[in-house]
Amino acid sequence: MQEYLEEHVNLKVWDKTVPITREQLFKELEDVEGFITSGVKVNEELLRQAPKLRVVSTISVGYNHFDLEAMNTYGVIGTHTPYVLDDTVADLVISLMLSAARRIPELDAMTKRGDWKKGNAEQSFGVDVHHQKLGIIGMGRIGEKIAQRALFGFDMEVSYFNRNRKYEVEKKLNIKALPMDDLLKESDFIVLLVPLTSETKQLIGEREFILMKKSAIFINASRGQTVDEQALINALKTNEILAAGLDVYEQEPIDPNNPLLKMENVVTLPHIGSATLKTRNAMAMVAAKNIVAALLGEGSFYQVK
Ligand code: 8YV
Repeated sequence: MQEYLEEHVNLKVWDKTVPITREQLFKELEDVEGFITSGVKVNEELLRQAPKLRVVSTISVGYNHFDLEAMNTYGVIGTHTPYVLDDTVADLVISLMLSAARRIPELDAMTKRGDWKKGNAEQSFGVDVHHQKLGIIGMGRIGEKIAQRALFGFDMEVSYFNRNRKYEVEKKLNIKALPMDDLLKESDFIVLLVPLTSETKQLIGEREFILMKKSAIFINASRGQTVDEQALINALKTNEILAAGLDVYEQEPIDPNNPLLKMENVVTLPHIGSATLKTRNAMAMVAAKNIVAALLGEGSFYQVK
């Protein structure tokens, strides 16, 4: 990525091990036309400090850290990295489903503690994934990859909810669209994969957890703010749902005192959906190509809308 960028633009890199402070960043942005990041909030405050800025390229598919209205006002283009991470994130979602259903982290810890005793096999029972009902909220590119794995790998029955019907995907995969409440009521596994927008903020809250089966397993691999986290904690505590698999949280990194970290029926990961070396390198390369194409006005790039 760095080599490619150096070939095409004058580059400066923050390569210190400590994260850059907002003040230091503003200073560095004073004279740049393009900026590559993976989570820095790009808002009015930042744009004011960067009079020459024309393009911000994020090394992520999600771009909820972009204030698009402000970027529009300042004439700054935003780009992101779709497609290259779809399979990797879908793999992780399936791992969360399996881990929560078969209690993999909990039982791994038990075995390593030396607590595997004869005669307590029933205490290690989990629930099946195969032949169960999967409901996917947000049928985008990654949702489709998850549906494929669930259908062809685990013989699951897959339904989805999406703001707009995806007729082609329905036909291709033989999956059905359901109204959100029906999906919540009927599914054994519920996977949330919507981008974070003002419409999807706290999309899943107390009411939605009550609609779910008591045996439901809830997976969030989108953004923490799409869920009312306190409602999720309550639903898990009061057995309103069986378990959860989480890659994202309201606050990241998660507060060490967050009750979710103490619950055995919750699998917690540190936002690693796309985190394989190959995929992260591919995302970085797409981000580099995006910024070069947008800055030089040559070739295509993935602009966010
Ligand atoms: C990012 C992600 O890599 O692409 C996204 O939207 O959530 C991850 O793949 C992560 O946000 C770190 O930038």
